[in-house]
Amino acid sequence: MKKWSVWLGILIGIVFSVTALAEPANPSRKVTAFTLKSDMKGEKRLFVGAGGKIDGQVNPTLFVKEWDVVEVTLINTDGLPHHLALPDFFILSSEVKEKGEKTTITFVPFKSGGFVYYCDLEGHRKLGMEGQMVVVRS
Ligand SMILES: [Cu+2]
Repeated sequence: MKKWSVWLGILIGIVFSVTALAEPANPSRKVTAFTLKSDMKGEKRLFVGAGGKIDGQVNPTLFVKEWDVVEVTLINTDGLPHHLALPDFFILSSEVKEKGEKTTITFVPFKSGGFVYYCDLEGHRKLGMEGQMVVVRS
């Protein structure tokens, strides 16, 4: 075996063990999931909660815990293009352009407080398509 391949093997070993240490098992971490549907009312553009406690709520406030895994699914139900932006956590979903299209964002809220989520396409935010995510300290 050549010398460089031994060193490469050692390097790979170090990288693997460091990665393993950096990710401690955390069985208590929960996944909090929400579903939002896009909707409109006259000129208004809205998110409407689907399922769970937010069912039927317009631009529902999404309560989550700091460091839990958060999943938000956006379903297009009006045929207009939408996405989901949550800039405080550097999140921008892919666009859902047609009826029935879905997109899901998954992230870990790393700070507590109240943060805005919205759709920034075609002026939808100004037309009412925004809500709050409240991250509660765990
Ligand atoms: Cu939109």
